[in-house]
Amino acid sequence: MRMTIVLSILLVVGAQAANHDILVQGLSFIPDDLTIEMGDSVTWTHDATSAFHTITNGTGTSDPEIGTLFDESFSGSGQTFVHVFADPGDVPYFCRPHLGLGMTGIIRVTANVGEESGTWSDIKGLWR
Ligand SMILES: [Cu+2]
Repeated sequence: MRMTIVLSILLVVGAQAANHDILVQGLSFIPDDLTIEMGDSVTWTHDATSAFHTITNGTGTSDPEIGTLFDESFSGSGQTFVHVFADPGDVPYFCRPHLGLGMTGIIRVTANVGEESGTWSDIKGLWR
């Protein structure tokens, strides 16, 4: 019985943070519109055939928020960049050299507070 409870807790906690993959290919982020949960991470992977890119948060070079969360440069194939999204909200991003060519994306981070408190009540309920 105790083993079952411990396993359940591990499964619940393990399910809370997920990673999502985005491929940087040509002049595109694939997918370019991604919805994730708060606490999740995103891994961008540079395709072997694409040119020099950046992954820069903001809507463009006139955005005062530019680069405040991340501003990563890619120079070689297969390179990866990981960012954990700790706060809810929309996070637009773009590639500095290819912004004019429409190389943009957005990460929509949803709050998972309700789900989390439900989860913790479930866990506490197991020990009553
Ligand atoms: Cu680019």
